[in-house]
Order: sequence, then C-alpha cells, then structure tokens
Amino acid sequence: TDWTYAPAPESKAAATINKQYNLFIDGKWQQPTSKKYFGTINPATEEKLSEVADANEADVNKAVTAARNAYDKTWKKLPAKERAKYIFRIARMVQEKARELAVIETLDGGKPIRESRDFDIPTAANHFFYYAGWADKLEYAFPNRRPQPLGVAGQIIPWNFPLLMAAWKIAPALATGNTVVLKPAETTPLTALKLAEIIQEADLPPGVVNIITGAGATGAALVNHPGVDKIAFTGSTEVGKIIQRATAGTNKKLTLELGGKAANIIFEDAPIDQAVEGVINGIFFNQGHVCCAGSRLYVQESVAKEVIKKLKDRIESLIVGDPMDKNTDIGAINSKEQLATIHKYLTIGKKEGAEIYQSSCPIPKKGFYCPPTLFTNVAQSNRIAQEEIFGPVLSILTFRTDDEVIEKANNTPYGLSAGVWTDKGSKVFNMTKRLRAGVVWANTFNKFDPTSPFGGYKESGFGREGGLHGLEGYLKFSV
Ligand code: TXE
Repeated sequence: TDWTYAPAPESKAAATINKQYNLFIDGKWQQPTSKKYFGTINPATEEKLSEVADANEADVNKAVTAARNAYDKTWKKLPAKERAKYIFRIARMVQEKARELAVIETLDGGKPIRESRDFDIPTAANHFFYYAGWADKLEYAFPNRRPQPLGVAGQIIPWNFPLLMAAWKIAPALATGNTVVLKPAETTPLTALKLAEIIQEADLPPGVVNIITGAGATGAALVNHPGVDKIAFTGSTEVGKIIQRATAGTNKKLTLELGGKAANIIFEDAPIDQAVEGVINGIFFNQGHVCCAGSRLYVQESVAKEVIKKLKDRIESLIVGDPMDKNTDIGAINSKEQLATIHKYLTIGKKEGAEIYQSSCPIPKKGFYCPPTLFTNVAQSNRIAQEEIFGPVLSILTFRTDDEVIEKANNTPYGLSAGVWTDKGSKVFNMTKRLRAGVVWANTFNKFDPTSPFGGYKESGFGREGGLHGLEGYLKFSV
C-alpha cells in the first residue's frame, strides 16, 4: 500500500467536499423543505468546507416514511444472504475510498491524518465486514429464540469518530434486517454524506439507508417520530437523558452510549514505561475527544513521582498542530464550543487548587487548539476528577491500596471504561471484577475491534455495540 504518505490537502478529496449537500432520502439527494443550509468548517483553519442541509420535521417524516416503505416492500423480504452482499459491498467500497475518506474526516473534524488513516477508516470498513458476516447467521447467534428485526432504526451520532460511529450504527442495523435513518453531528457531517454516496453507488434498495443532516432539533424530531422503532444514540449524557425521557412509554427500543470519566490505574509493579505510553495514548488519542478516554490517572504512591516526571517529559515531545501533517500527534479541537468547554475546565481545575502543567509545544495561531495538559494535586471530589472534559486534559490522583483505588475509580456517575497496569494476572482479574466499567483494558488502552462489545454502566448508558451483543439492540425475540 502507499499509506506511508498522508494525502495532500489539495488532493481530490479536498476538491470534492467543497460543495452544497442535500439530504439523502429514498436513494435520492433531496433539497431540505426549508431550503436552509448551514456551513461545516475545518477546525484547524476555521475555513468553511461545505454547506449541508438543515432537515426539519417534514424532512424527518419523509426519511422515516422512505425507511418504512423500504422495510416493508424490499428489505424485510430479501434473503439474509442478499443483505449480507450489500453490506460486504459497502465494506469494500469504504476500503477502496479509504484515502479520500481519511482526508475528509481530518479536514472536517480536526483529528490527525495518521489516526483517520490508520484507525477510523479501516475500523469503519471492518465493522461492515464483520456485521455482513452475521446477516445470514442470526438463527445460530440466537438459537431457538427466533430473532426478528425491529423495523426502522433512528440513529444519532456525535462528532468524535464520525464515519466510525456511522459504521457502528448502520452495519448491525442492516445485518439484522432493519432500515435506517441516520443523523450525523452538525460539526462533522461530511464522511456520513460520502457514505451516502457509497451506499447509492453500492445500489442498496432506495430508502434502506437515509442520511439526514441537521442540529439537535433534527435529532429530536427523529426521536419523537412515531414511525421509528428503535433509537440508537451516542453523545452527551445530558442529551441521552432527554432522549430517554422522550422515548419513555413508547414502544421504541433504546440504546445509549454516553459520556465517561475512565480511570487508568498504574500499580507499582507495572512496566512503567509501557504504562506511561498507555496513559498518553489513553488521554491524547483524538485530542481526548473519546468517551472512553483515560481522563483520570490513578498512580500508586510509591511510583507516582517517577510516573509524573515521565508524563511531563513525554508530553513535551508531542506535536500539536496541522492535522493534515502525518507527524502531528494532537490535531485541532473539534469546535469553538468544545474549546470553550475545555478552557472552562482548565479554569475550574486551577480554582479547585490543582496544579496545571502544559507542554510548551508551539500552537498554530488560527484554528482551535489546546496543548496537552496535566493536572496534579487533584482531589477525588474536584470537578476535574468527576466530570467529562472531552479534551487533552489528564487529572492525576494517587492511591495506596487496592481497596482505595477501587473505591475512587468507581466514584463518579460514569462507568464506561477503565485501564489497569500491573505485572500480575491475578490483579487484572480481581480489578476487572470490581471495577464498575463496561470495558476494562489490561496493560493497554483504547483498543477497539468489531468483535468486542462496547458500552457502559451507570450514566454512561446501556446496551452494547460491537460483537454478537451488538446485534441484540436491533432485534426482538419471539422466544
Ligand atoms: O453533544 P450532543 P455535544 C460529550 C462531551 C461534550 C459534550 C457536548 O463531554 O463536551 O458531550 O457535546 C444530537 N435530541 N460528548 O453538545 O449535543 C446532536 O445533533 C436528539 C460525549 O456535541 O449530545 C449530535 O448529533 N439529538 C460523546 C448528537 O446528538 C440531539 C460524544 C451528539 O451531540 C439532541 C459527543 C436532542 N435533543 C459529546 N440534541 C460520547 N459519548 O462519545 C443534540 N442532539
């Protein structure tokens, strides 16, 4: 492959996104009823990239109707192996267009090209491959339970992994025989719209997948539409709660993947250099815009000094800047609003008495950037140890005993993920049982695979995506 070189920004991808996008409904590109469009910008330069349609209730209605008709008239009747073929085709086309998609993802969202190229796009393709394989094996996946599709799935996704989240949502929905209306996030709609082009080119029956752009109101209209049988949402805990209230008492099946405040725990017997690398990856991957980011470090007191010194040295070597440069480690913060949120927490942390350390790496003048940041002297009750910041900001706390760290790690409203660094296998198993987190990584962090279920406890949501478990959220069972 020629992956060694990041595609240049002036490449074909950059040219093709400079346009006005309509809504992808019933297999066609349709103008929004309101004729309103909004801009999506490159957060690294603050330049406008494209205009996308603002879907209102009437458009949502059209999309849900198209999805319903497609479900009743074609998709439901298609043999499962035919459904699988379409999903395989999408997977292959995502692979074929990987280069273009990686550039668009980075331009639209601000993440380093190295990450979109090596992680987001290939993992998105892998999700389609993986779920294509399940389509004609549902009877084996759920023996004697007679799995049936739900109907129309409404899917709302965030801006941190735009194409990957679209794949996480669409692939299992199609494999299980549902049809889809998907709404990408307002700051990162472009790769989902490119996926719509792929779906059109792959010749999926019209209406099986509909992609509509808009802000929160569009999402709310989709949630409230009576023709929707399932809502799958990834985003903030705040909006997750609104959606849970809105769907209460309806027949809609709901899965929520919400915020997190993951504890990454270093025990004194851990391989320290490996653990430091894991902590760096845990919090700075994708600028910390990761629901399962290791945003709280708990380090055992006896090795705390050494670990903190190594972390400080290591963040000095991280390159912050142009996301299109393949050497960049930390790209642009996704939006002005998110940068303001991060700045708010930096002020809160300092006011709470924590000590701030930021790398001295130069930062571009234009665009939204935040240097990698460490907070030491953090107390468990501090807001920077309790609330999701969703940026490149690590809160460092210390502990002495296993019981103490379990108590502290579990002491937030969230429960999405955690990490454990130790040389002892028995400790890993013990911690895994006691940590209230949907995912626990041992001597690694931020590892994802389509075969592994992912999802939270507590206010991090419910339901699982990925793996066999990821099929269940899109099925009903008659036994
Ligand atoms: O999220 P929203 P925002 C967290 C993170 C971040 C904060 C705010 O802490 O700082 O949330 O981000 C759609 N009904 N996460 O404001 O609003 C919206 O258009 C239906 C964690 O961007 O939750 C978008 O498509 N839909 C998270 C999607 O919801 C609504 C990832 C997510 O946006 C809606 C993102 C409504 N009433 C943010 N309001 C994670 N778990 O990974 C908005 N939306």
